[in-house]
Amino acid sequence: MSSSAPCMWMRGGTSKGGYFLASDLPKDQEARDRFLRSVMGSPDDRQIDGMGGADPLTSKVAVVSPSNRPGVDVNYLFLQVMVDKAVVTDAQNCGNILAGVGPFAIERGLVKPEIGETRVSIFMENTAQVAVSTVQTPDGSVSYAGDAMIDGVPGTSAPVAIEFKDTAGSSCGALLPTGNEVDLIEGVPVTMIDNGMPCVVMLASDMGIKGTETREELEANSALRDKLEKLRLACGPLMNLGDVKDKTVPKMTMVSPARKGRTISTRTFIPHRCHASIGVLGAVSVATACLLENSPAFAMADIPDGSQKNLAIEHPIGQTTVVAHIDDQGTVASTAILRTARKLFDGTIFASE
Ligand code: NQM
Repeated sequence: MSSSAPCMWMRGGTSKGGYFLASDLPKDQEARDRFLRSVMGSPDDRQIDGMGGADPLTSKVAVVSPSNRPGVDVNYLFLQVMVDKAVVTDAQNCGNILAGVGPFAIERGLVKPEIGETRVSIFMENTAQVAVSTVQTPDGSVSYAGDAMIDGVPGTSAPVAIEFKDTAGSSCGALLPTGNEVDLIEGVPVTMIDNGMPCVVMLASDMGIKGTETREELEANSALRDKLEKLRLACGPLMNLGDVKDKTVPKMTMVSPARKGRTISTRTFIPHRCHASIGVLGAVSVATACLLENSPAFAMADIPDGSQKNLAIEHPIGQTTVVAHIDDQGTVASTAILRTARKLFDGTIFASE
């Protein structure tokens, strides 16, 4: 096993993690996962012996390689290193860590920067889909400084705009894996949906909460957590995800009316910790559920008119706007989201053996 590797640590959106070139990691998957667990300090609640931040949102890895797919610049494999379990999983994608992939690919020389902006086309290996990221390269190198703000990150940074197409059924094979906009599971009406991230969407009131609680309050509610996990384990196989006991999908989103005049309010478990905000593709999937007339989300949502809809998804620390383009059939044809990213460290990272 290699005991060290070149690595860049980056904030991508509201997440943080290690960015590696695939060629710098062990080829053998078991050796790679052992290396990454050691780098993060998992399994350990505090990740004290590694770089992980003792939170699923800061225990993430991007593996990037040049792509030989037509029209695609790089491949991106997302790996979630579980904090408290010896598990590294590729069963989900991550749109926040994706925000750092374009800048990283340019920094590592995989993509030649333009003067001004550089578009990076990224094949997301976890879901076999393509995203296009626009990176600020004013003088032909990546600039992280700018005046874009995203809720959940203090200050401002250069914008990284990300466009998604054809994300429906990314992991479940269909936007609505059960074929229904609503199903009754464990007595709770839910929408099982996958527009880039498998999510189960339900009313906060059906789960016995108001939907305005903080992350800490929700994590302290063990009755809620038990109910959510029971529901999640029942939904997993129905969503074509198999047994999801050791998987980080589906995500569990409880919705209630928007409090700040936006589209809808959310609280999301990912799946065992409550998200500090909401994931990127999670937000895209929940925004899509808001447009389905039979979804519990539809009744709660305030939907703007027009074929381009700015759907502002409220979460515990602000909002995330999903720009959805609706086609003539009324389905979501493409989405876009604004993120930012920051290079934090570039060097050599060491595993413990
Ligand atoms: O949904 C957390 C995050 C994510 C995922 C999670 C994400 C997405 O905020 O695209 O970004 O849901 O585990 O980084």
